[in-house]
Amino acid sequence: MAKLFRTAIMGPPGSGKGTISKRIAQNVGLQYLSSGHFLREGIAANTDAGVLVKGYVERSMLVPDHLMSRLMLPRLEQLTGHSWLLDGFPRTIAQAKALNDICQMDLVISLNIPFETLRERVSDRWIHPASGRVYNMGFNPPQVQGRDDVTGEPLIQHADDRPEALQARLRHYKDVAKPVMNLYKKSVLLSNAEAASKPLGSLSQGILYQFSGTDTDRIWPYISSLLSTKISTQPLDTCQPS
Ligand code: G5P
Repeated sequence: MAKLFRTAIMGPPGSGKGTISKRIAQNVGLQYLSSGHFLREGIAANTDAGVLVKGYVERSMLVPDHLMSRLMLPRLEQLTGHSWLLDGFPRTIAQAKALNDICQMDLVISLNIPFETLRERVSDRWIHPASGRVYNMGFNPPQVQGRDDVTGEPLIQHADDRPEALQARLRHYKDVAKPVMNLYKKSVLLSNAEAASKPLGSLSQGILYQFSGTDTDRIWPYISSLLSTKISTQPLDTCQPS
C-alpha cells in the first residue's frame, strides 16, 4: 500500500506560501489545497459560505474558526487515501486542533521572512481578482503590464497591502501563529537527519521546520531537499493538483 503524506505550509502574508506550494505541488504531485483560494472561490460564486466570509477576506481579517473548519475539513475527509499539502490552514490553534482530530500531520513548513522583504513584496503585488492569480512586478511580472496572463483582464492591488495595514496584519499573524507552531514543534525540534530516520507517522509532534530568508528561490532548494528526505522511497498515493 502506498504511503500517505500530509503537510502544511504556514507563514505571514506575502511570505511565499502560495509560490512555494505551487512548486511543491508540481514537483511532488501532492494534492494542493489553499484556504485563501477556497474562500475567494466561494466569494466569487456568491455561495452561502462566500457571503459569510466576504467581509473578513476583503479586510484581510481572519475568518472565524468554525467557518474555516466547515470549509476545509470536509474537503480533507473526501481525500482519505490521498497525500496533500495545505496552504494557509491551520492558522489558529483552534483550527490546528480541529485538524488533529481528523488526521495526523507528517510535516509542517513555516516561512520566516523579514518584515522589510514582506513590505517590498506586498507593495509590488498585483492580483487578478477573479482567479486569485498573483503577480509581482519584479519576481514574476505579467506578460503584459497590468493584465492577467490568462484572461487579459486588469490586475488590481489590495488596499490592505499598504505598509501600516501590513504591519498590523503581521503582528496579528505572530500572535495567532505562535501557539500553532508550539503545538507542532512541541519538545525538541529534531534535525532533518534525525527526523528522516524515523518512520513517517510516528512523530505526532516535532514536525515543524522553519525556513528563513529573503528569496524564495534560495529557500526552495532546502524545502525540496527536506521533502525528498521525508517522503519515503515508496511511491506516494497522490492525485494531481486541480
Ligand atoms: P491567503 O490567500 O492565505 P495570505 O495573506 O496569508 O493569503 P498571501 O498574501 O497570499 O498570504 P503568500 O501566499 O504567503 O501571501 O505569498 P505569495 O502570494 O506566494 O507571495 C507574495 C508575493 O511575493 C507575490 O507577488 C509573489 O510573486 C512574490 N514573491 C514570492 N517570492 C518572492 C521572492 O523571492 N522575491 C520577490 N521579489 N517576490 C516574491 O488568505 C487570504 C485571506 O483569507 C482569509 C484571511 O482573511 C486572509 O487574509 N484566510 C483565513 N482566515 C482564517 N483562517 C484561515 N485558515 C484562513 N485562510 C485564509
